[in-house]
Amino acid sequence: MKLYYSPGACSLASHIALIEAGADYDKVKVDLKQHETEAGEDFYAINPRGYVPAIATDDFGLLTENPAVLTYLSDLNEPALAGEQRYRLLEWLGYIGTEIHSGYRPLFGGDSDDRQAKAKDSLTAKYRQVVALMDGSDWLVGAAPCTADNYLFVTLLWADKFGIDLPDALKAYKKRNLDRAAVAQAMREEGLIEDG
Ligand SMILES: N[C@@H](CCC(=O)N[C@@H](CS)C(=O)NCC(=O)O)C(=O)O
Repeated sequence: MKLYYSPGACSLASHIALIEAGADYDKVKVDLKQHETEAGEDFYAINPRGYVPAIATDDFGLLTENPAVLTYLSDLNEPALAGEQRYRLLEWLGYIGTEIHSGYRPLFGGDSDDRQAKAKDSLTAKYRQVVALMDGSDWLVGAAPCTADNYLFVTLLWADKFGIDLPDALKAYKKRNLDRAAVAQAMREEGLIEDG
């Protein structure tokens, strides 16, 4: 399998999932401004959508879109989430993608100060809602981290970058994620933290 990624982008969630599932994978860094891989290939020729994550699966070629990619990667686990838990995973992936990830667009896009301030307030409200929905659990689904946790965690790294006010429960959740071996390995491999 091959992961197309950009350091610290949402593709970090897939990178963590690949490590945690013990998958055999190669990774290809993509320059998202130039839309070019590190080997100089036109990324649009590989993924016409032009964004990460994208994985080249061994079964059926390229797969894109966080909800699909993170469900595919979740299914690599033994045992994979099933029954209600699989639907809860999809529920969270939908929420994180449409309500949280999309909420960062004005910030990544460098919108006006006013729009950025509104986006930050709205994200703080969404994060409070996440805490309420988690209802004291350590992880989003069941008793162990799943690929939706990877995705939420990555957005919390962005929250730091943009100075978004996080509830204490999510600060503790972020620390729990940073303590995961797969998270540390993926962040090291992407050059986000130092070796050692
Ligand atoms: N709808 C896509 C959005 C993915 C996305 O926004 N990726 C960002 C990185 S976090 C990206 O590659 N942006 C560069 C671009 O859109 O050209 C998904 O859910 O996978």
